[in-house]
Amino acid sequence: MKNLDSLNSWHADWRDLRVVVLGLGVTGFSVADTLAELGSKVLVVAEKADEELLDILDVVGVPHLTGAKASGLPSEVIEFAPELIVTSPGVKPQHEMLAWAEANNIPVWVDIELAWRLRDKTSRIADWIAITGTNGKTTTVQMVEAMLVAGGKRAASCGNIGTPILDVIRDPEGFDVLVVELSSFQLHYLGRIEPYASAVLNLADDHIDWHGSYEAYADTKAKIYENTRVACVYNLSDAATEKMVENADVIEGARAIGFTTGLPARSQVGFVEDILCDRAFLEDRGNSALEIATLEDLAEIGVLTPHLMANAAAAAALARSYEIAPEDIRKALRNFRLDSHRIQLVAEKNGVRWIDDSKATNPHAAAASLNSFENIIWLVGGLLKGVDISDLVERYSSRVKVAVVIGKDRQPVLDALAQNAPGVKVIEIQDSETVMHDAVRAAMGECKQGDTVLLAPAAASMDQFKDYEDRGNSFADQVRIQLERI
Ligand code: UMA
Repeated sequence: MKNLDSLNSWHADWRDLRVVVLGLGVTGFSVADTLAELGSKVLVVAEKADEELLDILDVVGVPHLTGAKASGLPSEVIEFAPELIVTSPGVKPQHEMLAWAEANNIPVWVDIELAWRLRDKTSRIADWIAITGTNGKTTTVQMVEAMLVAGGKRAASCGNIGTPILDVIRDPEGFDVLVVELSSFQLHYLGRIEPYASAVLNLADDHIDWHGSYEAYADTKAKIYENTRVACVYNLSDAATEKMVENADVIEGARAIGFTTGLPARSQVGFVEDILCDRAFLEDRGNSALEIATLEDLAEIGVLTPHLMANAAAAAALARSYEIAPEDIRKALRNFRLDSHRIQLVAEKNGVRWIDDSKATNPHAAAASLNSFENIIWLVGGLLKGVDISDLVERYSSRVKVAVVIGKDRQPVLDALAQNAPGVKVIEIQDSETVMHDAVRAAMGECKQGDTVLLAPAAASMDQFKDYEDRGNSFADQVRIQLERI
């Protein structure tokens, strides 16, 4: 039996450690591959798995259980007697194998914790900047990465953004900084890490079904601030994030830094009229401010929404905590481009704008785009993940002319509209292969000059599409095809 406390380095003796890797998506594969390289004895257990990944595991010599044989607690796992389980983040805590692990004192890690222990593979040991929040994570992570790179650092983004952190840890050259996007799932399973800086961008209902309650979800997000060394960045317009910083056990000397779309006070980053300013990382922060960028610079990025301003302020605060010069931050912002499906203008014809915000997979994200437009024909609905959208519907009903409801289970959305937005015309799109074609056709029948057709579903996509990208691409394709006909 190994003492896991001693396994704190890439160069420690990981040989023959018996590890069950639960799940074989991108995370599970990177974990199995890394541990196999370190000489551990790995057993992969995944209900669903890509044939291609299984083939590679066969080549590397890692045994695996898949399909029905992998469900619940397989007898092979008990016989294997794991000393450690590394789970994929998407696996729910109630999973039978995880409950068994808890009852038998078998530690359960997520890849982030393994990566923290293995971060000394090269002599260039990266600092970590960790970012979470309900919305805007990916944009902010990418902005911070761009700012660090503009400042001459070797930086990489990883984690929930799509690149498993262990892929980055194994880079032969190493990095100065890793900008790590952490989901609430990853944070749930996370043990101790010591980020250089950390941020919770905002907090709103999401993934309640996974975490069990809003409180549990919030407590999980708060873990990101623990043991932060230099700066805990929080959102001044979201009191929950400030409270998390106050309650966090940080490393002596770490500062709380607020970001805002309004006027910044001392130890904050925000906007003085149309200038993004730092009043946190300069000597005379009591009396002066450092100018970072203008709203004109930010408008280069795309539709200038409050949400974008907040992300830029948060990213600037994190980059400034790493001593990146204001002019490098400005350069990075001017050259920054948003990913697809985030409030993306896909077409404009006859005075009607067609906007793809398929990335709005929860009400909070949808609020950011509903707040940015008027006279909206709103494409809404999908997989609600246990979240109630009544408040959202009520708050923005005056901006919405017509709601086009998609999704397999449309009833909660239809009910929310009937109860909270009786003045809004509702068109229900039946579930079928042609759902997006039908939705776009319905929207086209309703829109007039000055309107915005907005795909901001406030729900996940997997009930009718492969993922949010597939949903957004289907929307853009249908808009283009159908606009050509008029
Ligand atoms: N599996 C089981 N049993 C289960 C659940 C899953 O066996 O009960 C298996 C599946 O059969 C499959 C594997 O687990 O083999 C999938 O694992 P996963 O769902 O954890 O997904 P990964 O491919 O490892 O990707 C994960 C993140 N996905 C989730 O957390 C759902 C990716 O975030 C992340 O980019 C990647 O790790 C690298 O860190 C995606 C995401 O949707 C983008 N995140 C959610 C979000 O942003 O809202 C949290």
